[in-house]
Amino acid sequence: MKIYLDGRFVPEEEAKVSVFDHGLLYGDGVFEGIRAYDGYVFKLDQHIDRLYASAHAIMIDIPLTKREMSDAILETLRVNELESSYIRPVVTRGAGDLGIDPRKCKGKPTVFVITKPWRSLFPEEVLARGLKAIVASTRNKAMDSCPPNVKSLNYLANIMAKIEANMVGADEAIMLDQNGFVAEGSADNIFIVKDGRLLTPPTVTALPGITRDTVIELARKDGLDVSEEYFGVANLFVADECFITGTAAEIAPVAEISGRRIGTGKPGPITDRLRDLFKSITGIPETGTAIYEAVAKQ
Ligand code: PXG
Repeated sequence: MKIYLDGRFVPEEEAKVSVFDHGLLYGDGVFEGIRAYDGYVFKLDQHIDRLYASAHAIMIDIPLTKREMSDAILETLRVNELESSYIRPVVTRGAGDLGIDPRKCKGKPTVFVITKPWRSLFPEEVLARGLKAIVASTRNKAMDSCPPNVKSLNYLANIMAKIEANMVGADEAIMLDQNGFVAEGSADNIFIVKDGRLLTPPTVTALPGITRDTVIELARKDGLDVSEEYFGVANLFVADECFITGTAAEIAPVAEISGRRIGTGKPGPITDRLRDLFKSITGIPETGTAIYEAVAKQ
């Protein structure tokens, strides 16, 4: 695989950043996780907007225009001849010294884009039975210190939560916010269905997921009542259905949370319906940017 690194395409083994890079030393940077389906990059503009918003919030000035960033992403896919893939753009504050002072990062921010052919995050059999999740004891990042709605490289809390899930053989960890309300999964947003209504926590204490946005739009178009509101762990346990959403996870049903069966203990009808709707809008020009000219003209 070739990697885009600061304006050049380099082989994977040569794609190296400085040990003084603040992204590595302090998690001082921002990133995105994007998917391309059958030649179309899903919601590329929204991902670019979120990347630049995250960078703005932490005062990193990305040395590329949004257009140049999109082109770098599309070109990375082209040089690697990929049609369906996972894409990871990363921007760090760049190389500084051993102090945290960002003024020491005198060069440009570091920009790289990694792409990998896509392989499903959760195996088919896990999706068919529904995920086993736990409520992690590790709380989500605080909105007044490391805002969870900024997609920064600070993922330690998420990784700690994921370790908790791994230790008990669960597929995913659900994180609470600093007030004890349900926030999101370790790398995904969360929804519950109760009495035919769809509920998801606000994006004050969770990442404004692009899959989350897409699901809200699809559900409303399909006539469902969707509400963004805070709820607690007991609401999770007594939900009729629960699912998580993310670029990697897409829409994944949750069948069990901390030992409690959710609904029937099998993927629910609303989750299944939304999964079908989601599948129908990926890999098409209406929701994606064409990677190759030929695809665009078809
Ligand atoms: N919340 C968090 C904390 C995330 O990291 C989402 C929600 C979903 O957002 P999108 O825009 O993708 O619908 C994410 C997604 C992975 C992985 O391996 C996922 C993410 C980041 C890193 C890895 O699944 N972000």
